[in-house]
Amino acid sequence: MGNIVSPITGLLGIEYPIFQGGMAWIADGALAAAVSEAGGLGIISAMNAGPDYLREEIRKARELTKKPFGVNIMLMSPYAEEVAKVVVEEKVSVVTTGAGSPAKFMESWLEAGIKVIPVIASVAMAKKMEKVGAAAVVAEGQESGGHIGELTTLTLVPQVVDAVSIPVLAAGGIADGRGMAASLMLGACGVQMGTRFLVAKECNVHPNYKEMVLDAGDISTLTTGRRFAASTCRCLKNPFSRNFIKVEYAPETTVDDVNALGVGALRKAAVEGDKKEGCFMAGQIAGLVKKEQTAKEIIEEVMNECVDLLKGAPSWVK
Ligand code: TUI
Repeated sequence: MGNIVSPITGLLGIEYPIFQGGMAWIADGALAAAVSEAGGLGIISAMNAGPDYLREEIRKARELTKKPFGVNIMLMSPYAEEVAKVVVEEKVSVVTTGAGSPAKFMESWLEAGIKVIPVIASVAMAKKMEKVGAAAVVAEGQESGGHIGELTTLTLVPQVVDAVSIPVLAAGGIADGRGMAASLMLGACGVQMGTRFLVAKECNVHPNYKEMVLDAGDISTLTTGRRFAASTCRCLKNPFSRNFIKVEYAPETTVDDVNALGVGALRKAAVEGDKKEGCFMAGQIAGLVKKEQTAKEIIEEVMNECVDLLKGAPSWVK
């Protein structure tokens, strides 16, 4: 299989510059191990669970692979402090973070030799993360599923690449070799994919969630939470998300009402497969994701497509 030259592979001890997004309620030890075993960087989501859950998933992953994998810490989690300690105790080699600034944890993580790769959605945050010792950043555009920022991947990635000297990976709207090749042209040295790995055979999410993603088209997602700019979230259109929008924009609705609406809905989607009341977070590229494959098949297909495209580059210039 072809490969590309990237500073991130040597830095993390992985084969291919492809990360699997740390999807809350979805990315467990089994999925992370499968992606890492296939040569990418698998990532376990600490989500909003306590330290025992994370410790167990790390140990499960270690039984399945000897290769490096990461843990994603969602900074809005009520257990962020506790899981921040678990990654040190368990000697996890890579930590990615989302939905906030990990600055207060950096000292202890760096001291433990952890490579910290924050997921960011703005140039300002990328610069701040470089300053506090991040090994790289994932620049995530608003095409992504879940909690998102303002900018698109096409606009965010090159601006972040110009603003920092550490490696930048692109995320948001990438699900095949074309997206990966385009990301490299923007200056990224690798990619993170969530939605494509959500339908991996090794992903334990409820089958209804996979079905929703596989059936999605180009305009199947919407964003909630924009009215109060509290927490914008991209998810698939269904009765839950359509009702969310209706309630969100009702004149009498407050920010607290909006925050209460989403509680437990991702769990309902990922664990129960509740197509009506679940919140099915997914990226805008869901329409391109049409088959369930193993993590190895996904990585091989994306890498081969990407390398073939890049090899064809001379035919584009006169
Ligand atoms: O974190 C994500 N995506 C997520 S987290 C998540 S769990 C969740 N569930 C319900 C409601 C909210 C979240 C589902 N999807 N992506 C990485 C990401 N980070 N996107 C945007 C950001 C971000 C936003 C603000 C990073 C930093 C930031 O900084 C704000 C600050 O502290 O200045």
